[in-house]
Amino acid sequence: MRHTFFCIDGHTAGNPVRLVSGGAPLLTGASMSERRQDFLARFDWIRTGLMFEPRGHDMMSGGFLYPPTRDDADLGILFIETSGCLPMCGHGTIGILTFGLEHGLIRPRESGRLRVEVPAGVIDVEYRSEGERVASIRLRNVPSYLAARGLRVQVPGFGELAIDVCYGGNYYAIVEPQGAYTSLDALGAARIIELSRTVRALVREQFEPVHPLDPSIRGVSHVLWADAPRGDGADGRNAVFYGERAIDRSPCGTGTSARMAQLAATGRLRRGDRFVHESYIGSRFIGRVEDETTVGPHAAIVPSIEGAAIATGFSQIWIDDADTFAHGFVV
Ligand code: PYC
Repeated sequence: MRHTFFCIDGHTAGNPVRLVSGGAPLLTGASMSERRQDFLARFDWIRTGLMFEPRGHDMMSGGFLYPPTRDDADLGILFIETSGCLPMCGHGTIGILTFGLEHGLIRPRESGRLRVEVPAGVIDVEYRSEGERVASIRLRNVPSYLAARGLRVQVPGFGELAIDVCYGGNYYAIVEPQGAYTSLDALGAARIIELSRTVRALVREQFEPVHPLDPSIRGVSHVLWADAPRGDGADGRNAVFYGERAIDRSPCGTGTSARMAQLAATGRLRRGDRFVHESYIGSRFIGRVEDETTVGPHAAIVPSIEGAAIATGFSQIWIDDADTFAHGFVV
């Protein structure tokens, strides 16, 4: 049997976004979080087939549009990526909404505004159009917080690192410059990937964060290496590692949210502050601390992220059951 998926491909700040506009499976569940569980249980082969080689690659990321499960939302998004089925994805949201609006797949109740249900919660979005194009998207992300401070890990061949774990829609192990880690450029991409796998495994041995309001969101999935900015007008730079060998080409929306939560929790950002974050390739998101709140017992912030995406083309992709690599592969 051949399964057909219609996709709009593009990128947000350099990182790929594949909006699967046709072929989404019917899911059960009373919320997008429950639908995510259903997708993982029954349809994860669609994710691996569309994200991994030979139809995707290490950085591939995307999602499906769904009707929302609640009356106060305009639509729902389910994210898929090489790293899994994320509770939230910032660059993915910017790309999916841009392509969906530009191609008439999303019809907002109020022009310039959307309320979007994602597995991690509900986010408010403002967008700016220029003619037929969506020029920028600003999303108010889910409440983000510092979950653990100063975990110490011994990285073989590198030395000790002190790591904070923060939530921004996914849980991040955040490494600030210290010890043998002087800068992103001194390490380089290949070494960052190699070290990130070890750091993530060591952090997972010590600590498993669980979201106080949704226990299905748990565990450190990403590693964010923080650095000083390279360009004028930015406040920070990062390399975000995900999956098994990806460095986010965008500044990473949930990573930027997690980083802002860390900076706020340690007195380095305040409500109303802007935080311009540069990616490994120099693209940018504008972050802002919109508000302060709590998540269970944790003090938290409500961050916003602003960025832009561009479509690069349509694709029609087949997953053929007769293909040895129907469900993708990882080398
Ligand atoms: O932008 O949130 C993000 C993201 C997560 C993984 C890759 N990008």
